[in-house]
Amino acid sequence: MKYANQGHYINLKFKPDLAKHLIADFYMECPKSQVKMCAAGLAAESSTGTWTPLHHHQKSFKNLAAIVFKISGNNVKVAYPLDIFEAGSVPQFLSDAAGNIFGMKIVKNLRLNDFTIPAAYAKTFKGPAFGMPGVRKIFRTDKTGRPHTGTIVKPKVGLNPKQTAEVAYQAWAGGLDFVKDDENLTDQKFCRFKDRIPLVLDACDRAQSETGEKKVYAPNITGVDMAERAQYVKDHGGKCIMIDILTVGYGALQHIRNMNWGMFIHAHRAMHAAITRNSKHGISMLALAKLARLSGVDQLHIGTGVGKMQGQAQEIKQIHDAMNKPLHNIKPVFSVCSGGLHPGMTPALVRYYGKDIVIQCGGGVHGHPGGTKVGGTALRQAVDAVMKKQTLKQYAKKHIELDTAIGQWGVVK
Ligand code: CAP
Ligand code: MG
Repeated sequence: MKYANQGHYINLKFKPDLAKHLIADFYMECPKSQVKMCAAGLAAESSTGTWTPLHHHQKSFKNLAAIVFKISGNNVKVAYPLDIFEAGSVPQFLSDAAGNIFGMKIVKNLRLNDFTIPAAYAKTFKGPAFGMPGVRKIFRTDKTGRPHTGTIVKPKVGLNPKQTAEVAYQAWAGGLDFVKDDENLTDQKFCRFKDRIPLVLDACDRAQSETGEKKVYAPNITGVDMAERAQYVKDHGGKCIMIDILTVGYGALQHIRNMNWGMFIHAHRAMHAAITRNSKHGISMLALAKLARLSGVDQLHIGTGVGKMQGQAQEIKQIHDAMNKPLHNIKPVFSVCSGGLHPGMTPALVRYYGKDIVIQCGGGVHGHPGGTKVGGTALRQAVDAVMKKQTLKQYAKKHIELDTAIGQWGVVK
């Protein structure tokens, strides 16, 4: 099969204007003899082309063609004229630059690895309302710059609202900053959203006044009535909402962000690996994370490099950097490291990604032999040790909670 007007969609001498074109980097595998045709098909299918010539209105859409301007081995670079995109819409961007193309029969594998976005297009997105600096201000950690500590109430599902509030309280009382629902806890019959939220927010207030530290709860509003759930959290004094951004989709995420709730958004990435895990096909986590930043999440799970989930430290660092480096008008996102973590991993996480991270341990807090409160203390002590430039083993000599944690799980170098 040959895409019509191939020449419109490939020009290896073309020099894109970085102010006027979005540049996408693809990995593509196809029959060797058909690389140019497939690359042109990729640009055609994601812009103005189809499989057969059209005979109407040629002039009006000519300037909207995406153009392949570089092919190097399996790597293909495509420039998209900005007028092809709807302002501020991640769903439209994906339907365009990451839509039909993954199903093209002739292309064996295709992966959107990365993209760069001009200021004119970035400005059409809201980005995070708070961003990393805004979230630090809420927790009053902007001066110390220490990593934030958090937990996920465990077990993932099964506790009733009262039990959830009690476990959350213990974690905050132990010294943690942040407690969140798990990705698969929303509004099931054993733990109704409307019953859980007031109880956990009360526990949060109690821990806050007892410890004198700022504490935040992230209720998972993922579902089909997220605006109503966000309103409910707001009405009960919540400061944060959590969304499983990939299961609900970017349109739903942007809808909630654009309503300006005055609560920061914690983004869980459940299901991302169905899209990101194959290194030859799909969309990279880096690209998904950049879209989450444009959409306006304030905190995003980026992986750990040391925990239970797939993803090497080098790749996670690249995502972390993309969440923090200047991006036109868009604020930085607070990276969340989560998944199989325990206090003994804190020095390695800080060495890899620096201090602007949220260290979130579920099992690594609640599974502490002393229970949730002691587990929370151990994680906070691990952060204190790093801030005081002491090794965990040194610090643990005078901090029994940390000592027990590293006795249980060890220290990761
Ligand atoms: C972590 C977690 C998170 C994962 C998701 C879980 O619990 O609550 O959802 O971190 O992975 O359910 O596994 P544990 P990622 O601390 O007990 O492992 O952040 O990579 O998306
Ligand atoms: Mg989870």
